[in-house]
Amino acid sequence: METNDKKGIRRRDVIKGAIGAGGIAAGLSTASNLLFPALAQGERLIPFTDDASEAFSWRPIEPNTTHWQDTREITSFFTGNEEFYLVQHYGQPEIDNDSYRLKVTGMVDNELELSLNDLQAGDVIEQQVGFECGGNSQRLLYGLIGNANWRGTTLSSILSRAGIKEGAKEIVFFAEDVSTEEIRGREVEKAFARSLSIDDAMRSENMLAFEMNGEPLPHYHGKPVRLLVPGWYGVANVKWLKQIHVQDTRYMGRFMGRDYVTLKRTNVGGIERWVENSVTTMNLKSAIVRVIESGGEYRIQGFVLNDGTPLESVEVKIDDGPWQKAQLNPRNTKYSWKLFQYDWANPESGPHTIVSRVTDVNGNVQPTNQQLPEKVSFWEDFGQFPRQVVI
Ligand SMILES: Nc1nc2c(c(=O)[nH]1)N[C@H]1C(S)=C(S)[C@@H](COP(=O)(O)O)O[C@H]1N2
Ligand SMILES: [Mo]
Repeated sequence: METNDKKGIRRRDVIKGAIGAGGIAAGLSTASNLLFPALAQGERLIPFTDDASEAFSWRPIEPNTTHWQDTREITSFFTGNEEFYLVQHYGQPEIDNDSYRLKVTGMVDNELELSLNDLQAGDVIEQQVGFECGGNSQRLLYGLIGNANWRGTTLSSILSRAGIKEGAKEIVFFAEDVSTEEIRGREVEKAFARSLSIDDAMRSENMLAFEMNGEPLPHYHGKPVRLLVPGWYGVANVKWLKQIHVQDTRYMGRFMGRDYVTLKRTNVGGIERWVENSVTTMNLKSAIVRVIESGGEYRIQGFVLNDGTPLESVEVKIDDGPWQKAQLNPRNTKYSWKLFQYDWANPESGPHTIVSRVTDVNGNVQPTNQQLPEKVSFWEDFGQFPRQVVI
């Protein structure tokens, strides 16, 4: 038996179960079927008739390109390594496993240089983590998304081994991929990098992942090692990780200070202001991804992503009807995506608008698009996503 602790972390000494379990095909009448199965015989995908679906296009997976999922086609709890969305701003560098060394530098008692073997011999955990790009959008049917089972060493164990010096404030994660950036007319070479405060970095769930769904990390997902910050938007999960640097000043690189920066109008202590924030923890979001029919029975399925706060409910609304509770998949864990479904009894034939919303135990409710703060940037698109279908 595999067991998860409260955080959904599976320790190495626990017997490993099968991962990436595919769906078990079963008819809609099987009430216990809470997985997202591949369509079983006789099941039919009801096409969405909204503009978003009509405008949607999917691109084949090609080297160095961004790739997203067709969320209507999600068929398993874990996303295959090939299907899992891809974003990289500076291409996909190849790193040789044998000569790979992760450097830990700066305000530490012991600077470290760790091989892949060193990392694999450390404090290893397995964890289910789903995430999305901070730039995910309804235009892509929220396809910049994925959920996987990751294996790696805890970041806190590496930082403890290095020993963080008094006065240190921030930890910068530099990657191998580099690009030239023009800043004020000057071309400079810069590596992809993100940073975390010491407190954020020391969370026990942060990991340096070297396996994804039971396979060595594929090169396009950051081989050999990437940072994973569960509950945060994808941009925090630095791929092709080369150096961890501890410093006493804030790191203001492109992906902290200029890109992945949300500019919104919000209330700051009673005063309306336009303010920027770096994209960090995932906002509470749900979305319907598909409607299926079998033998005249209809089922609505969707996903939730958030920062790991337990959920109170996911609800579905049909046309002007009341919000009705959806069922959450019992396989969901703290940082996985959370799949849900709603059995739609006796829908009337004709066009319908269907929408979902999620509420967490702290009382946060997923807003409508109209309730979202006014934004200039497109980052952090988490409003309710109404969909249209014709029954
Ligand atoms: N080294 C590096 N890491 C990176 C990026 C990058 O461009 N370079 N992109 C980030 C962004 S914006 C996202 S959304 C995630 C995507 O991870 P994935 O491609 O494995 O899904 O990687 C993050 N890590
Ligand atoms: Mo991203």
